[in-house]
Amino acid sequence: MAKFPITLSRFIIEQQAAHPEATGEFSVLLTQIGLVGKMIAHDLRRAGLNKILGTTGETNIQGEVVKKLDQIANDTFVRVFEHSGLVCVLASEEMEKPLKMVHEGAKYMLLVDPLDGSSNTDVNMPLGAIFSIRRSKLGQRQPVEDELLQRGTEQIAAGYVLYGASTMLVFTVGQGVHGFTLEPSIGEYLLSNENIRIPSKGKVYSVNEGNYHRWPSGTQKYLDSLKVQDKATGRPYSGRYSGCLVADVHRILLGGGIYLYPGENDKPEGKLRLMYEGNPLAMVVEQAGGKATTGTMRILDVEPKALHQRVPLIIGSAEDVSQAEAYIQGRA
Ligand code: AHM
Ligand code: MG
Repeated sequence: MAKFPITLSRFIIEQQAAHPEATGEFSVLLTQIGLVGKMIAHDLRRAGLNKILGTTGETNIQGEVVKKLDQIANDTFVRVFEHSGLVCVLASEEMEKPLKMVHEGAKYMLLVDPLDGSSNTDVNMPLGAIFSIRRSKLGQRQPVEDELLQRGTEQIAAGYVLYGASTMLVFTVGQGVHGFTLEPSIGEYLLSNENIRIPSKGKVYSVNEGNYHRWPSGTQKYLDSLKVQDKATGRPYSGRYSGCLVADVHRILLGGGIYLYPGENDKPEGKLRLMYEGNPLAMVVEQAGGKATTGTMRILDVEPKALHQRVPLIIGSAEDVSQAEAYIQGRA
Protein backbone atom coordinates (compact mmCIF):
# COMPACT_ATOMS: atom_id res chain seq x y z
CA MET A 1 0.00 0.00 0.00
CA ALA A 2 1.20 3.51 -0.79
CA LYS A 3 2.73 5.46 2.11
CA PHE A 4 0.55 8.51 1.49
CA PRO A 5 -3.19 8.53 0.83
CA ILE A 6 -4.23 8.25 -2.81
CA THR A 7 -7.80 9.34 -3.36
CA LEU A 8 -10.08 7.69 -5.91
CA SER A 9 -10.16 10.83 -8.05
CA ARG A 10 -6.38 11.14 -8.11
CA PHE A 11 -6.00 7.45 -8.98
CA ILE A 12 -8.51 7.74 -11.82
CA ILE A 13 -6.90 10.91 -13.19
CA GLU A 14 -3.48 9.24 -13.15
CA GLN A 15 -4.84 6.16 -14.92
CA GLN A 16 -6.46 8.41 -17.50
CA ALA A 17 -3.19 10.29 -18.09
CA ALA A 18 -1.87 7.08 -19.64
CA HIS A 19 -4.59 7.41 -22.32
CA PRO A 20 -4.23 10.84 -23.93
CA GLU A 21 -7.15 10.08 -26.27
CA ALA A 22 -9.54 9.78 -23.29
CA THR A 23 -12.07 12.58 -22.91
CA GLY A 24 -12.41 12.25 -19.14
CA GLU A 25 -16.08 11.21 -19.30
CA PHE A 26 -15.25 7.67 -18.28
CA SER A 27 -13.30 8.92 -15.26
CA VAL A 28 -16.25 11.06 -14.18
CA LEU A 29 -18.54 8.05 -14.60
CA LEU A 30 -16.43 5.98 -12.18
CA THR A 31 -16.33 8.86 -9.71
CA GLN A 32 -20.13 9.11 -9.90
CA ILE A 33 -20.44 5.41 -9.08
CA GLY A 34 -18.36 6.19 -6.01
CA LEU A 35 -20.84 8.96 -5.20
CA VAL A 36 -23.79 6.53 -5.46
CA GLY A 37 -21.89 4.26 -3.06
CA LYS A 38 -21.50 7.10 -0.56
CA MET A 39 -25.17 8.04 -0.80
CA ILE A 40 -26.38 4.47 -0.29
CA ALA A 41 -23.87 3.87 2.53
CA HIS A 42 -25.28 6.99 4.20
CA ASP A 43 -28.83 5.57 4.00
CA LEU A 44 -27.79 2.11 5.16
CA ARG A 45 -25.97 3.41 8.23
CA ARG A 46 -29.20 4.77 9.68
CA ALA A 47 -31.68 2.43 7.96
CA GLY A 48 -32.89 0.90 11.23
CA LEU A 49 -33.76 4.38 12.54
CA ASN A 50 -35.42 5.86 9.48
CA LYS A 51 -38.19 3.31 8.86
CA ILE A 52 -36.70 2.18 5.56
CA LEU A 53 -36.41 -1.51 6.42
CA GLY A 54 -38.97 -4.08 5.27
CA THR A 55 -40.70 -4.45 1.93
CA THR A 56 -42.50 -2.11 -0.44
CA GLY A 57 -45.29 -4.65 -1.04
CA GLU A 58 -44.25 -5.02 -4.69
CA THR A 59 -42.59 -7.79 -6.68
CA ASN A 60 -39.82 -7.09 -9.20
CA ILE A 61 -39.23 -8.49 -12.69
CA GLN A 62 -37.33 -11.41 -11.09
CA GLY A 63 -40.49 -12.35 -9.17
CA GLU A 64 -38.79 -11.33 -5.92
CA VAL A 65 -40.26 -9.20 -3.15
CA VAL A 66 -38.91 -5.63 -3.36
CA LYS A 67 -37.35 -4.26 -0.18
CA LYS A 68 -37.64 -0.54 0.53
CA LEU A 69 -33.87 -0.35 0.37
CA ASP A 70 -33.84 -2.07 -3.08
CA GLN A 71 -36.06 0.74 -4.29
CA ILE A 72 -33.98 3.48 -2.61
CA ALA A 73 -30.73 2.07 -4.03
CA ASN A 74 -32.22 1.82 -7.54
CA ASP A 75 -33.60 5.38 -7.32
CA THR A 76 -30.17 6.63 -6.24
CA PHE A 77 -28.53 5.19 -9.38
CA VAL A 78 -31.28 6.72 -11.51
CA ARG A 79 -31.02 10.11 -9.78
CA VAL A 80 -27.23 10.32 -10.14
CA PHE A 81 -27.11 9.22 -13.78
CA GLU A 82 -30.38 10.46 -15.28
CA HIS A 83 -29.18 13.98 -16.06
CA SER A 84 -25.45 13.33 -15.96
CA GLY A 85 -24.95 13.18 -19.72
CA LEU A 86 -22.56 10.30 -19.05
CA VAL A 87 -24.60 7.25 -19.95
CA CYS A 88 -27.16 6.66 -22.69
CA VAL A 89 -28.71 3.64 -20.98
CA LEU A 90 -29.07 2.45 -17.41
CA ALA A 91 -30.11 -1.19 -17.03
CA SER A 92 -30.90 -2.46 -13.55
CA GLU A 93 -31.82 -5.76 -11.96
CA GLU A 94 -34.74 -3.88 -10.37
CA MET A 95 -36.16 -2.43 -13.62
CA GLU A 96 -37.95 -4.49 -16.23
CA LYS A 97 -36.73 -2.32 -19.12
CA PRO A 98 -33.49 -0.40 -19.45
CA LEU A 99 -33.86 3.30 -18.84
CA LYS A 100 -32.92 5.36 -21.88
CA MET A 101 -31.36 8.73 -21.14
CA VAL A 102 -32.09 11.68 -23.37
CA HIS A 103 -28.50 12.65 -24.09
CA GLU A 104 -27.18 12.76 -27.60
CA GLY A 105 -23.66 11.48 -27.70
CA ALA A 106 -23.38 9.79 -24.29
CA LYS A 107 -21.38 6.73 -25.17
CA TYR A 108 -21.56 4.45 -22.14
CA MET A 109 -24.12 1.92 -20.98
CA LEU A 110 -24.32 1.19 -17.26
CA LEU A 111 -25.68 -2.05 -15.81
CA VAL A 112 -26.31 -2.39 -12.08
CA ASP A 113 -27.53 -4.62 -9.33
CA PRO A 114 -28.31 -1.66 -7.07
CA LEU A 115 -28.56 -3.63 -3.82
CA ASP A 116 -27.10 -7.09 -3.67
CA GLY A 117 -27.93 -9.40 -0.79
CA SER A 118 -31.23 -7.77 0.04
CA SER A 119 -32.19 -10.56 2.46
CA ASN A 120 -29.54 -8.97 4.70
CA THR A 121 -31.21 -5.57 4.89
CA ASP A 122 -33.30 -6.05 7.99
CA VAL A 123 -30.59 -7.73 10.06
CA ASN A 124 -27.70 -5.28 9.70
CA MET A 125 -25.58 -7.65 7.64
CA PRO A 126 -23.35 -6.81 4.65
CA LEU A 127 -24.83 -5.58 1.39
CA GLY A 128 -23.39 -4.60 -1.94
CA ALA A 129 -23.92 -2.98 -5.32
CA ILE A 130 -22.54 -4.43 -8.54
CA PHE A 131 -21.90 -2.51 -11.75
CA SER A 132 -20.48 -2.85 -15.22
CA ILE A 133 -19.89 -0.42 -18.04
CA ARG A 134 -20.11 -1.09 -21.76
CA ARG A 135 -19.42 1.20 -24.68
CA SER A 136 -22.39 1.99 -26.90
CA LYS A 137 -21.52 2.02 -30.57
CA LEU A 138 -25.01 2.88 -31.72
CA GLY A 139 -26.35 5.39 -29.22
CA GLN A 140 -30.09 4.73 -29.26
CA ARG A 141 -30.41 4.17 -32.96
CA GLN A 142 -31.69 0.67 -32.41
CA PRO A 143 -33.46 -1.04 -29.50
CA VAL A 144 -31.01 -0.79 -26.63
CA GLU A 145 -31.66 -4.39 -25.57
CA ASP A 146 -29.96 -5.55 -28.77
CA GLU A 147 -26.82 -3.66 -27.93
CA LEU A 148 -26.83 -4.66 -24.28
CA LEU A 149 -27.16 -8.33 -25.11
CA GLN A 150 -23.48 -8.88 -25.82
CA ARG A 151 -21.09 -11.19 -24.07
CA GLY A 152 -19.36 -10.19 -20.84
CA THR A 153 -16.09 -9.83 -22.75
CA GLU A 154 -17.59 -6.56 -24.09
CA GLN A 155 -17.52 -4.97 -20.62
CA ILE A 156 -14.92 -2.21 -20.38
CA ALA A 157 -15.13 -1.83 -16.62
CA ALA A 158 -16.79 -3.62 -13.74
CA GLY A 159 -16.79 -3.63 -9.99
CA TYR A 160 -18.73 -3.48 -6.79
CA VAL A 161 -19.37 -1.48 -3.67
CA LEU A 162 -19.31 -3.48 -0.45
CA TYR A 163 -21.26 -2.04 2.46
CA GLY A 164 -19.60 -3.95 5.28
CA ALA A 165 -17.84 -2.80 8.44
CA SER A 166 -16.31 -0.28 6.01
CA THR A 167 -17.61 0.80 2.64
CA MET A 168 -15.31 -0.31 -0.16
CA LEU A 169 -15.24 0.32 -3.89
CA VAL A 170 -13.44 -2.39 -5.86
CA PHE A 171 -13.17 -2.17 -9.64
CA THR A 172 -11.27 -2.98 -12.77
CA VAL A 173 -10.97 -1.13 -16.04
CA GLY A 174 -9.20 -4.10 -17.56
CA GLN A 175 -5.81 -3.32 -15.98
CA GLY A 176 -5.89 -5.16 -12.69
CA VAL A 177 -8.24 -4.79 -9.75
CA HIS A 178 -7.99 -2.04 -7.17
CA GLY A 179 -9.80 -1.54 -3.89
CA PHE A 180 -10.64 1.76 -2.18
CA THR A 181 -11.97 2.18 1.34
CA LEU A 182 -14.28 5.05 2.19
CA GLU A 183 -12.80 7.24 4.92
CA PRO A 184 -16.14 8.44 6.31
CA SER A 185 -14.84 11.46 8.22
CA ILE A 186 -13.52 13.12 5.04
CA GLY A 187 -15.93 11.46 2.60
CA GLU A 188 -13.12 10.23 0.33
CA TYR A 189 -12.32 6.80 -1.01
CA LEU A 190 -8.64 6.06 -0.36
CA LEU A 191 -6.62 3.39 -2.12
CA SER A 192 -6.35 0.48 0.34
CA ASN A 193 -5.83 -2.58 -1.87
CA GLU A 194 -3.71 -1.92 -4.93
CA ASN A 195 -3.51 -4.53 -7.66
CA ILE A 196 -5.41 -7.30 -5.88
CA ARG A 197 -4.32 -10.82 -6.86
CA ILE A 198 -6.52 -13.76 -5.86
CA PRO A 199 -4.55 -16.75 -4.47
CA SER A 200 -4.52 -19.61 -6.98
CA LYS A 201 -6.09 -21.87 -4.35
CA GLY A 202 -7.92 -21.19 -1.12
CA LYS A 203 -9.39 -22.90 1.93
CA VAL A 204 -12.89 -21.43 1.97
CA TYR A 205 -16.08 -22.44 0.18
CA SER A 206 -19.16 -20.28 0.02
CA VAL A 207 -22.48 -21.80 -1.03
CA ASN A 208 -26.07 -22.10 0.19
CA GLU A 209 -25.75 -25.71 1.27
CA GLY A 210 -29.44 -25.88 2.12
CA ASN A 211 -29.89 -26.53 -1.60
CA TYR A 212 -27.66 -29.66 -1.54
CA HIS A 213 -30.43 -32.10 -2.39
CA ARG A 214 -31.42 -30.07 -5.44
CA TRP A 215 -27.95 -30.25 -7.01
CA PRO A 216 -26.80 -32.68 -9.71
CA SER A 217 -24.53 -35.42 -8.36
CA GLY A 218 -21.30 -33.87 -9.73
CA THR A 219 -21.91 -30.71 -7.69
CA GLN A 220 -22.78 -32.76 -4.62
CA LYS A 221 -19.60 -34.81 -5.00
CA TYR A 222 -17.50 -31.67 -5.31
CA LEU A 223 -18.95 -30.27 -2.09
CA ASP A 224 -18.44 -33.63 -0.36
CA SER A 225 -14.80 -33.60 -1.47
CA LEU A 226 -14.17 -30.27 0.26
CA LYS A 227 -14.99 -31.81 3.62
CA VAL A 228 -12.56 -34.71 3.37
CA GLN A 229 -9.71 -34.63 5.90
CA ASP A 230 -6.51 -34.30 3.89
CA LYS A 231 -3.62 -32.14 5.08
CA ALA A 232 -1.82 -32.25 1.73
CA THR A 233 -4.67 -30.49 -0.09
CA GLY A 234 -5.61 -28.22 2.82
CA ARG A 235 -8.98 -29.91 3.34
CA PRO A 236 -11.43 -29.72 4.96
CA TYR A 237 -12.25 -26.24 3.68
CA SER A 238 -14.05 -23.76 5.92
CA GLY A 239 -17.63 -22.88 4.99
CA ARG A 240 -18.43 -19.13 4.91
CA TYR A 241 -21.73 -17.83 3.50
CA SER A 242 -23.18 -14.41 4.24
CA GLY A 243 -26.12 -14.34 1.80
CA CYS A 244 -24.49 -11.37 0.05
CA LEU A 245 -22.66 -12.34 -3.12
CA VAL A 246 -20.50 -9.21 -3.05
CA ALA A 247 -19.31 -9.88 0.51
CA ASP A 248 -18.69 -13.57 -0.16
CA VAL A 249 -16.81 -12.93 -3.41
CA HIS A 250 -14.83 -10.13 -1.74
CA ARG A 251 -13.62 -12.52 0.95
CA ILE A 252 -12.54 -14.97 -1.72
CA LEU A 253 -10.92 -12.29 -3.88
CA LEU A 254 -8.68 -11.34 -0.97
CA GLY A 255 -8.10 -14.73 0.65
CA GLY A 256 -8.81 -17.34 -2.01
CA GLY A 257 -11.40 -20.10 -2.26
CA ILE A 258 -14.60 -20.67 -4.18
CA TYR A 259 -18.14 -19.27 -4.30
CA LEU A 260 -20.88 -21.34 -5.94
CA TYR A 261 -24.48 -20.68 -6.86
CA PRO A 262 -24.77 -23.75 -9.07
CA GLY A 263 -27.52 -24.98 -11.33
CA GLU A 264 -30.14 -27.22 -9.73
CA ASN A 265 -31.87 -30.30 -11.13
CA ASP A 266 -35.14 -28.42 -11.55
CA LYS A 267 -33.51 -25.04 -12.15
CA PRO A 268 -30.38 -25.60 -14.25
CA GLU A 269 -30.00 -21.85 -14.82
CA GLY A 270 -29.33 -21.25 -11.10
CA LYS A 271 -30.37 -18.05 -9.36
CA LEU A 272 -27.96 -15.25 -10.12
CA ARG A 273 -28.27 -12.86 -13.03
CA LEU A 274 -25.76 -13.02 -15.87
CA MET A 275 -25.80 -9.35 -16.84
CA TYR A 276 -25.92 -7.76 -13.39
CA GLU A 277 -24.02 -10.21 -11.19
CA GLY A 278 -22.20 -12.97 -13.11
CA ASN A 279 -20.47 -10.92 -15.80
CA PRO A 280 -19.25 -8.01 -13.66
CA LEU A 281 -17.85 -10.24 -10.92
CA ALA A 282 -16.33 -12.58 -13.51
CA MET A 283 -14.44 -9.63 -15.02
CA VAL A 284 -13.16 -8.56 -11.59
CA VAL A 285 -12.10 -12.05 -10.56
CA GLU A 286 -10.45 -12.84 -13.92
CA GLN A 287 -8.57 -9.54 -13.77
CA ALA A 288 -7.27 -10.61 -10.35
CA GLY A 289 -6.06 -13.94 -11.78
CA GLY A 290 -9.07 -16.10 -10.87
CA LYS A 291 -11.75 -17.92 -12.86
CA ALA A 292 -15.53 -17.77 -13.31
CA THR A 293 -17.55 -20.53 -14.96
CA THR A 294 -21.05 -21.87 -15.33
CA GLY A 295 -19.57 -25.31 -14.65
CA THR A 296 -19.23 -25.99 -18.35
CA MET A 297 -18.14 -22.68 -19.87
CA ARG A 298 -16.47 -19.37 -19.07
CA ILE A 299 -19.05 -16.88 -17.77
CA LEU A 300 -17.72 -14.03 -19.92
CA ASP A 301 -18.30 -16.12 -23.07
CA VAL A 302 -21.98 -16.83 -22.41
CA GLU A 303 -24.12 -15.39 -25.23
CA PRO A 304 -26.95 -13.54 -23.45
CA LYS A 305 -30.48 -14.12 -24.73
CA ALA A 306 -32.34 -11.87 -22.29
CA LEU A 307 -31.41 -9.01 -20.01
CA HIS A 308 -32.62 -10.67 -16.82
CA GLN A 309 -31.42 -14.17 -17.61
CA ARG A 310 -29.97 -16.31 -14.86
CA VAL A 311 -26.74 -18.24 -14.90
CA PRO A 312 -25.03 -20.82 -12.67
CA LEU A 313 -22.01 -19.09 -11.13
CA ILE A 314 -18.86 -20.77 -9.83
CA ILE A 315 -16.15 -18.22 -9.17
CA GLY A 316 -12.91 -17.79 -7.29
CA SER A 317 -9.37 -19.17 -7.16
CA ALA A 318 -8.35 -20.68 -10.49
CA GLU A 319 -7.38 -24.10 -9.12
CA ASP A 320 -10.51 -24.43 -7.01
CA VAL A 321 -12.81 -23.45 -9.88
CA SER A 322 -11.06 -25.88 -12.26
CA GLN A 323 -11.49 -28.64 -9.70
CA ALA A 324 -15.21 -27.86 -9.36
CA GLU A 325 -15.56 -27.96 -13.16
CA ALA A 326 -13.89 -31.37 -13.24
CA TYR A 327 -16.49 -32.76 -10.82
CA ILE A 328 -19.43 -31.06 -12.50
CA GLN A 329 -18.37 -32.38 -15.91
CA GLY A 330 -17.88 -35.88 -14.51
CA ARG A 331 -14.09 -35.86 -14.96
CA ALA A 332 -13.26 -36.27 -11.26
P1 AHM B 1 -30.31 -10.17 -4.74
O1 AHM B 1 -29.47 -9.40 -5.72
O2 AHM B 1 -31.76 -10.09 -5.07
O3 AHM B 1 -30.02 -9.80 -3.33
O4 AHM B 1 -29.97 -11.75 -4.92
C1 AHM B 1 -28.67 -12.20 -4.99
C2 AHM B 1 -28.25 -12.85 -3.71
C3 AHM B 1 -26.76 -12.93 -3.55
O5 AHM B 1 -26.22 -11.78 -2.97
C4 AHM B 1 -26.57 -14.11 -2.64
O6 AHM B 1 -25.33 -14.75 -2.83
C5 AHM B 1 -27.72 -15.00 -3.03
O7 AHM B 1 -28.68 -14.19 -3.69
C6 AHM B 1 -28.36 -15.58 -1.82
O8 AHM B 1 -29.38 -16.43 -2.23
P2 AHM B 1 -29.94 -17.58 -1.26
O9 AHM B 1 -30.73 -16.87 -0.21
O10 AHM B 1 -30.76 -18.45 -2.15
O11 AHM B 1 -28.74 -18.30 -0.69
MG1 MG C 1 -27.72 -9.40 -6.37
